[in-house]
Amino acid sequence: MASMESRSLPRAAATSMALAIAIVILIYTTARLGDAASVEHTFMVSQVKMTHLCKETLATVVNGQLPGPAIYVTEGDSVTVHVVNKSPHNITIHWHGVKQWLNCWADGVPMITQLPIQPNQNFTYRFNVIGQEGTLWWHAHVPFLRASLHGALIIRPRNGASSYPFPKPDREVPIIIADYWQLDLAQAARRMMHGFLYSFANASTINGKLGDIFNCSGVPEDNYVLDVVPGKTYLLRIINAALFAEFYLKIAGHKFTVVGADASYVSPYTTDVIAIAPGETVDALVVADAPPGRYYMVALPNQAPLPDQQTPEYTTRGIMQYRNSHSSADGPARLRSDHGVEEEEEEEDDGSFGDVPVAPEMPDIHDTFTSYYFHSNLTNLYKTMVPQHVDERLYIVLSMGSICKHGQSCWRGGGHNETILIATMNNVSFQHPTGKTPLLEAHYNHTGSVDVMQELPDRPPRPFNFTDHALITDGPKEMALEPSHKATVVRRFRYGAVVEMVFQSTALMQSDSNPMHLHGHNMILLAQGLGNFDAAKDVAKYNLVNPPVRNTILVPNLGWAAIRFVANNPGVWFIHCHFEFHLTMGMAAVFIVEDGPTMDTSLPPPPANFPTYCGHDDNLLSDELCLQTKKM
Ligand SMILES: *[C@@H]1O[C@H](CO)[C@@H](O)[C@H](O)[C@H]1NC(C)=O
Ligand SMILES: *[C@@H]1O[C@H](CO)[C@@H](O)[C@H](O)[C@H]1NC(C)=O
Ligand SMILES: *[C@@H]1O[C@H](CO)[C@@H](O)[C@H](O)[C@H]1NC(C)=O
Ligand SMILES: *[C@@H]1O[C@H](CO)[C@@H](O)[C@H](O)[C@H]1NC(C)=O
Ligand SMILES: *[C@@H]1O[C@H](CO)[C@@H](O)[C@H](O)[C@H]1NC(C)=O
Ligand SMILES: *[C@@H]1O[C@H](CO)[C@@H](O)[C@H](O)[C@H]1NC(C)=O
Ligand SMILES: *[C@@H]1O[C@H](CO)[C@@H](O)[C@H](O)[C@H]1NC(C)=O
Ligand SMILES: *[C@@H]1O[C@H](CO)[C@@H](O)[C@H](O)[C@H]1NC(C)=O
Ligand SMILES: CC(=O)N[C@H]1CO[C@H](CO)[C@@H](O)[C@@H]1O
Ligand SMILES: [Cu+2]
Repeated sequence: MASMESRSLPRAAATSMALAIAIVILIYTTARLGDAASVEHTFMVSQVKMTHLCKETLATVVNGQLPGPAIYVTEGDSVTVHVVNKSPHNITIHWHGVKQWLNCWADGVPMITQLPIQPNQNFTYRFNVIGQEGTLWWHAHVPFLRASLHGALIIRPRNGASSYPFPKPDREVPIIIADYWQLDLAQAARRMMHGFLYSFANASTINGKLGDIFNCSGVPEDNYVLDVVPGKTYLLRIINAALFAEFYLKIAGHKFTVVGADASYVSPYTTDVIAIAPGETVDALVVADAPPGRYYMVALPNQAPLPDQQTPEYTTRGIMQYRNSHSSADGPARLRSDHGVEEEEEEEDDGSFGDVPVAPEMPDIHDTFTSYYFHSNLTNLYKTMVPQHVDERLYIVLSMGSICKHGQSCWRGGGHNETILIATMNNVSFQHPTGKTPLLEAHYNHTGSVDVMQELPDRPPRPFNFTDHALITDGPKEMALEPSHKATVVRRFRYGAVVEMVFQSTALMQSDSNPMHLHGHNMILLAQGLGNFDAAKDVAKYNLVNPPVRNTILVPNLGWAAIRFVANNPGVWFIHCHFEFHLTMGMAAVFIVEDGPTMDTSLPPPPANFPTYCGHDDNLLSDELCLQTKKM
């Protein structure tokens, strides 16, 4: 029996949470223009104490909640979020998947689009949500802190739930898969950036609950419980907010019908397992059509097969529970496993199993094909507008590499202590800008270093057999390919350019998949495959009819993915892997989209009160004084 008492927050934290919720101002007013409304939130970022696994931890959260508050909007609405930073960390908030059309200023990437919001500072984000419906999310865009600073951003159709292109659900439920950390996240990020080995989470969560696989001195942690009514349909809005792992999600005895991904509708796809990588979202319908009972909802992290280094990752589970089926006495006999009718017969009279929820049979932890097939099976619900003429072609190789701690030369085989492991795109590891002027501001003003930055190579400088299994482990082949370097690389695109990009995962020191996320634009996923991309035969596989439209493309383990996007949103946009350790180690770059010929194809000036850098790099004003002089 799970304990009935909530142990997730101690009393003090719970009180501060209640206070925090009370100060969330949610104004929902109908504006004069059309049906568009304005949605306003205040995000109070602070540290609260949380107790799990017998240990009290300070977690940095929004409004005392983990996950943070969900933002509900109707397509066409404008959103205002006042961020009040009462935490000791520099932060920004990124609105993951929101196109931010002509509004790069609100994209929320520190030193790329804005100065970080420092402790005791405020910042207001304003943006419109136009032409997108479904599930997106928001998260902090500073290393590791998004583990506890995230929440759903749900966009409903302007004409109401009856205009969904699928049967109207009876209820909509965000399902956020994440991980729970006891280590100080900012410290864990610093350790990784300085080349110390990985830090790991302590548990996985569904909607903030660790679930009964975890315990404190034998007392199980609370499960997330989804109460359902027989016959009703539930729209699960699933988000993977975890730092490190792709998850398989199953509910015993039930099937999903996937209807959306990354706030874009897909052709209904029925499956008993959902594969979701960090940064991705999946909308799926579940009908409560099983014999009334209790069913585990299990999220299992997968990882690349051996000989890859295996990282500690955790399965978590919640419960889908039919109303009035809490006790075993009145419920009909239920399945103990969802994979065979025979077992139902065997155990049908065994009432003693009544309180144990049915568990689904999960894929193997090293099974990466289930994810590959899941992602390959999604197509756009509508005919996709695929631009046929391509202006620019990029071939981006996603890899690992190393640099030497003390300059000169070094080799990893010599004890690993002289090298820093980095992650690369075309053999460059992104050096996050450290100057005082964010790149967007420098780009807008035509000042500073952004105009002279190193260019991201369009293709790997020295091609090799990217998916050669021999590269996974140390050896002469691997060591010859390992040396790399760091730079703040940018790639410029003319306004309106049609860009085709092939992402290639590699076997160098790992065989991970890579969820690649592009800010400010959606990508059309033309095709994906295993092994090395071969234009001569793979271009023929492109789906030019109904390919899915994503903001995050999961590039398969030891495989590739081909995409197109139209560079029609002027600004400075981050592109990066959404595995936090790859991002922190530099698997990232900056895309600069130039202004078009007219006002409405050009990036407008920064919004009023946008904090800008107030002088030259030798300016001695403190940041505080600087901001006061500017007076927000
Ligand atoms: C926070 O941001 C300010 C301004 O960019 C910077 O000077 C400071 O070093 C940052 N602090 C941390 C802990 O990164
Ligand atoms: C930040 O916002 C809070 C709450 O709205 C307000 O009390 C505080 O004065 C603001 N601080 C600054 C520096 O503007
Ligand atoms: C949490 O994880 C850290 C890092 O892996 C580890 O040092 C610590 O012992 C873990 N705590 C528990 C309660 O397992
Ligand atoms: C769709 O998934 C099934 C297995 O579930 C697989 O056999 C099939 O090849 C997949 N389709 C594509 C296009 O990958
Ligand atoms: C690095 O490792 C080598 C071999 O294990 C050892 O001899 C050397 O002292 C180490 N260097 C440092 C700086 O720790
Ligand atoms: C590349 O490596 C793969 C996997 O090890 C191997 O099957 C393939 O033959 C290699 N290709 C070439 C051109 O050497
Ligand atoms: C990667 O870059 C490093 C440093 O610039 C260079 O020495 C190395 O040859 C490059 N490797 C490949 C595979 O391109
Ligand atoms: C960029 O332009 C804005 C507005 O003119 C100005 O306030 C700011 O100081 C400029 N920034 C730099 C780095 O020149
Ligand atoms: C954190 C904690 O108390 N974990 C315990 C969960 O239960 C197992 C088995 O009963 C113990 O070994 C763990 O210490
Ligand atoms: Cu990656």
